[in-house]
Amino acid sequence: TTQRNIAVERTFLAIKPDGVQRSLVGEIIRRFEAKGFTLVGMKFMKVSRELAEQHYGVHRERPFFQGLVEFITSGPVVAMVWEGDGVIASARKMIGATNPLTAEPGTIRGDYGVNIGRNIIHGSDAPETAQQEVSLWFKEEELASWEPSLTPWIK
Ligand code: RTP
Ligand code: MG
Repeated sequence: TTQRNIAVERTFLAIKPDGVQRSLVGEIIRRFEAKGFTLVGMKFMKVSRELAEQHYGVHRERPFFQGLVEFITSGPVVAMVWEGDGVIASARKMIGATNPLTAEPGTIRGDYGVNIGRNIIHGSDAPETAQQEVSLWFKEEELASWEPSLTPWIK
């Protein structure tokens, strides 16, 4: 059998308000499922100003910070935790460069976006931020680790 559970990671992904408005929720979840990652937590929610400011706290001094917080709190998002070997870096690759105009075709931002301030999806950028963001957005009891069933119960 192939080796599993080697350095299994978790990352935090959020479909931003523009991704929801653009009806890309299903398409985005489809990509991560099809890739082989495992969904372990998900909620559809309006983001409070406090949560948005904490989440993007590293950008507090940047000129785009207020606009970024306004945008993230402007409508519902889909907050998710995904699990899998190497999921943090791989999800960033699947998401693409910050500016959708330079993001490669085949990435989510490259395929669906044109505006750096409306780039559809967030993904944690490193193991430390992934851990911080997962615990900022989710309680432990909201996460459900699971393994593929060995019994063919669907048939
Ligand atoms: P994210 O955190 O949302 O996943 O995006 P990212 O890592 O690719 O980019 P980051 O540098 O963390 O920036 C956070 C968000 O701020 C907006 N931004 N605007 N020059 C600008 O106007 C500018 N630079 C960044 C983007 O929406 C970016 O996703
Ligand atoms: Mg970032």
